[in-house]
Amino acid sequence: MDPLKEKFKALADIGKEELKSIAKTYGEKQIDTVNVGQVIGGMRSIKCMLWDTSSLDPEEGIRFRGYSIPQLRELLPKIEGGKEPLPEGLFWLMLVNEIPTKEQVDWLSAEWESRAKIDPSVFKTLDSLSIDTHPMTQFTIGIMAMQSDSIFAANYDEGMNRNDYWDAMYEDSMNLIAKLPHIAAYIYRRSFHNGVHIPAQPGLDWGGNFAQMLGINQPDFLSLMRLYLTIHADHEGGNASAHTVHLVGSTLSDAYLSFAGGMNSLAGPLHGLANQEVIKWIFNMVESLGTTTPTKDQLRAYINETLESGQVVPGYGHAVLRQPDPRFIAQKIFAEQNIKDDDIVQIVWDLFEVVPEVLGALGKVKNPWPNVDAHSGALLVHYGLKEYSFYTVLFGVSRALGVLAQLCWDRAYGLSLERPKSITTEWLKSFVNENK
Ligand code: CMX
Repeated sequence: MDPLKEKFKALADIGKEELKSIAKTYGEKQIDTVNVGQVIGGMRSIKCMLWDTSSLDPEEGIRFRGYSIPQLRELLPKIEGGKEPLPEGLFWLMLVNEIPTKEQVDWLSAEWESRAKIDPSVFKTLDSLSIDTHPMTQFTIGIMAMQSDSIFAANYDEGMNRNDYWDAMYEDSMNLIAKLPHIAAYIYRRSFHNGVHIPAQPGLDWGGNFAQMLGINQPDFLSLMRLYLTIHADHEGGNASAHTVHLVGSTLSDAYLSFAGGMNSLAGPLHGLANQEVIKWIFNMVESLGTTTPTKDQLRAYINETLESGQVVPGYGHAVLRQPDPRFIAQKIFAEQNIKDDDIVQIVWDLFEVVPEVLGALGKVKNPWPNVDAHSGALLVHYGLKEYSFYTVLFGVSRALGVLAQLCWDRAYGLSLERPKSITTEWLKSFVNENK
């Protein structure tokens, strides 16, 4: 058994017993109530799912197994002389609740490298798609094309014991994470670089290799990619992509099916696709104003135009957060340290000053502050990754780390099939009539 799996197994055995005992003793104890507004309003904030890999505080933002982003930037292992954490370290932390050593992270980089071989039929499937198929659609299809490799599905077919689900899920998750940057880079190069592909560089870390397979081999871009893949990895379980992975997985669908489901959720403009929408919106603004250095008054007018045309300001607002997103701040710090004279970056910073004031004045937006998607595009454009329809794929590669680590826990805990209760509008109308 590999060292990470061994640690996971030891923790999972304890965790499963603890959870069983909690369910037995406190199964009837009430945690939360649900009101009519929450039923109509997208189930906001109902505490009804387990998620261990990270938790989200409205004021403070994300913590991964208790660690904030600034702490992770300091504590997670880096490449020799590097400034940004290796995402491998975050996966280790999320899976087994400990900050790994550099040796452990090096082991994981090598392990993922050894698991990254992809059957040629997967690339053939991708090549059969029209070249203008959205990269997120290609990504989901690529993941689905690899599903025939699922160890979980094959073992289930042969009558796997339920006590072994965690093991097969671990194997699938490790294999899928290993392969994702290769699939993603393949999609990028086929869509935007005439199908001229760049092979993996043996011995390079997971994030660094992804960057160089995209074709941008500058040390600062590799560094950005490591940071990017770390900060997008998880955002507790209630967000649409994480929840979808968890929901699909609860039917005992394997990691490929579950993760592909989550990626279809991430591809929506109110969620992960907002990262492409932000830069598209900024590019349109620059074009319509005829300048890359707009004044704050020009920005204000453009924001109002967007709102008046019935659209949201992309990259702003959040269902949980009530402060600027620490993932936005982490990217801002990276930009301040590396590319502070970039015009598009300056627009992002000026928007940070102007948008909250405009959204706040509407009186209905609960969080007028920027989220993770408000900054990422400006950084990517600076290093030459301008094809913004690809951005959500980058988000997806990172999101795999959190949702698949949690999926291993879901199967180790033996969590049940998800099955909330729906009500009809007729039921709701009689309920409110009776409770007037
Ligand atoms: N621009 C304009 N209006 C906004 C807004 C924004 N950025 N954010 C919220 N609002 C509006 C909502 O549309 C809603 O209006 P109605 O009552 O007229 O329908 C009102 O303000 C209240 O919404 P809320 O409770 O503050 O926010 P929600 O929890 O409903 O929605 C979110 C959260 C993210 C979907 C929303 O803020 C939004 O649409 N933001 C822009 C898209 C975006 O950046 N998404 C990425 C989120 C991060 C991620 O998942 O990657």
